[in-house]
Parts: sequence; structure tokens; C-alpha cells
Amino acid sequence: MTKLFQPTEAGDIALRNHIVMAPLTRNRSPGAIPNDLNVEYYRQRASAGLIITEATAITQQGQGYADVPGLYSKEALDGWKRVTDAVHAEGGKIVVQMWHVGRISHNTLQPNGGKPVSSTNTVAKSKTYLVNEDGTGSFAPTSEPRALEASEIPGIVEDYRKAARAAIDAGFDGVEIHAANGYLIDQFLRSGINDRTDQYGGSVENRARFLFEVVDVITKEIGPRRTGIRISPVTPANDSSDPDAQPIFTYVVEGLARYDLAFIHVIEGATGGDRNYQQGDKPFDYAALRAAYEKTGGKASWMVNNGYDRNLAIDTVESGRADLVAFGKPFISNPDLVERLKDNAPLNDLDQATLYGGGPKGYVDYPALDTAA
Ligand code: 8OZ
Repeated sequence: MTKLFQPTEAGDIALRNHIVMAPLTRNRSPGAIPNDLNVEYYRQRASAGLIITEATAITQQGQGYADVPGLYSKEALDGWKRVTDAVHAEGGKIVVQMWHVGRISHNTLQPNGGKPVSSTNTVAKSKTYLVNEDGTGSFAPTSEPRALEASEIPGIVEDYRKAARAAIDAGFDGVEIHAANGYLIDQFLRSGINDRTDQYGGSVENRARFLFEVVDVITKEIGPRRTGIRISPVTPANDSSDPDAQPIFTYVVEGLARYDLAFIHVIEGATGGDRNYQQGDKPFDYAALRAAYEKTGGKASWMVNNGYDRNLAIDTVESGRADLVAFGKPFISNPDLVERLKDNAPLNDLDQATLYGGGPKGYVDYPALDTAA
């Protein structure tokens, strides 16, 4: 049988296939608390080798969008426990994506209506999603952030540690550190955003310092073999830019090779868009990135994402170019995506209108093959 469908592992997490459900923001957890609908949604998708949850805020300060879940209140953690129990009851595995949005937020979502925090004082040319008094959703420009003082960073690193511990206590098989898509960690990595002159800005080493402080504390807390990380070297998402991404991401993966991580998750190209997107004048060399990781002793599963279809996924895993392939949107509209890929069955179309916010429609009502008319 094709390798894609055979069992494998990521660190200490045993997977029944090489297919991963990518993190997908759905804005269906009012109060930041996972609810019955969320339990059902993840339960339906448990045949994935691994589910990575939607991005989940480690603190209220890390919140940037209405109705996204959190990892910090007792109610949220109880809600997540019901999700992890449901996925495990189906024989699935699930890690939580740990999120701090940094400047991709809005004052109204922040503690005491304060400014979102970032590596910079510069506002992102980006939008966030808010829910109005009447329950309707709308996109709004992100608010002006304030640059964190270096002395505040240990407090945020401690927030990551606490959230990682809480995640394991809530039954997750591990965590994925969200270091992609222009959120807080990426706001330190990218030269187009980070304008600091202290030990967290300027050189490649300095811009990666915050990332490694987070990786260090989480791997110490829960063990490296259940810790993964997601990076997006060239994405322009959320106003992120770096015309020379290869050196810093090489430095990042070489540093990550010192830990015995579960997986490295790489978004190739522009998140949710062009796989061949490039910043600067040279295409990003993903093969060289992986080679640098392995040459430095890195052994984590190499996970790739962005625009994969059945054939590309099969070839990618068969050839060894990657160990795991993460599918995003196809998992929204196909709860039984694994079975469909196995059978080379047709896929349900995605309803764009129900991606963000709302109720069961476009969330838990996509039919599986055996229930389809
Ligand atoms: C889409 C809408 C809102 C957030 C990401 C967490 O890009 C997200 C996200 C995606 O990583």
C-alpha cells in the first residue's frame, strides 16, 4: 500500500497514517470555550493521522479574533478535554496549536482594551475578525500595537509554559508552536516587521531569540517528543515580509535540530495561496532547509503544507521529500478525507461563506462517503 496511508510516528505520537489535518481557524467557540459543536467537528475528522487544532490563544493577550478558542480558562480547558476524549475514543491523535497573535489583534479583544503587543510599534496592514453586538461578524483593521519591553518577554515565555502544561493536562497528545503567518513569534523573526535595536532585533540570532526561548521552556515542560512547530518562511500573511528568508530559517531549523522534536511543519509559499510565492529575488529553497536541519542532526518528522492534492501528497511521502502532509481546506469539507484519498473518491466542494463563524452549517454537516446520497 502507498506509504501515505501506512502508520508512522511523530516523536512520541503514533499516527495511523501520514495525513495531517492542518490548523484551521473557524471562529465557532464563543467565550473562547470549546463547545459541543467543536467536539463533534473534531470527532468527525479523527481518522486523520494527526489533527492539529485551530490556532488557540495561550492568554487573552494572545487573542486576536472573535470566537477563537483559548487555552487558559478552566472552562476552555474542560471544553478541550471533551474534544481530546472524543478524538481518542475514535482512535485519533490531536495536538493543540499554541497561538499568540501579537499585533494581529484589536483593542476590544485585549485585557482592559489595551494595545496589542508586538516586536514593533508599527501597525500591521491586516484585518482581524470581530463579532458585533447583534452577533454578525465583520472584518476590522488591526489596532496599533506597542513594542514589548525586553523585560516583559520572560512573562510571555512563562505564559507559553503554562499553556503547554494545561494542554497536556487537557489530554492533548502534544502541541504545535505557531511560529508562522505573521503572528507574534513571526513578528520577531521577520526583518520586515522587527525594528528592534535590543537583543531581540537586528541579527538573525537576535530575531530568533524569542522563538528559542519559547521552544526551550515548552520542551522542558512537556518533553520535546510531543512538541512540534509551524513556520512559513516566505508567506506575506498578516503583512509579514523578509526579502532574505533563507538565512534566518536555516538558523532556526539548525537550532531546532538540537531538540528531539516531534515535527517541523513548513508552509510552502503563501499560506492558503501560491505554493511558488517568493519574497526577494530568489525562490526559497525548501530542500536546502531540510538538508540543513538533518545535517545538524535533526530527526523530527518533516511535515509540509499548502495546496497538496492526492497525487502530490502520495509522491511527496513516497519519495521521502517529507514524512507528513497537512491538508487544510479539504479537511473542512471532507470529514472522511483519509478514506476519500485512499479510495480516490471525489471530494466535497468547500463553501467559502461558512468558513469563519456561524453554527453547524458548513461545519459539521459536510457528508462522509457512507452518508452521502
Ligand atoms: C485564517 C483566519 C484567521 C486566522 C493563521 C491562525 O493564518 C490563522 C488564521 C487563518 O495561522
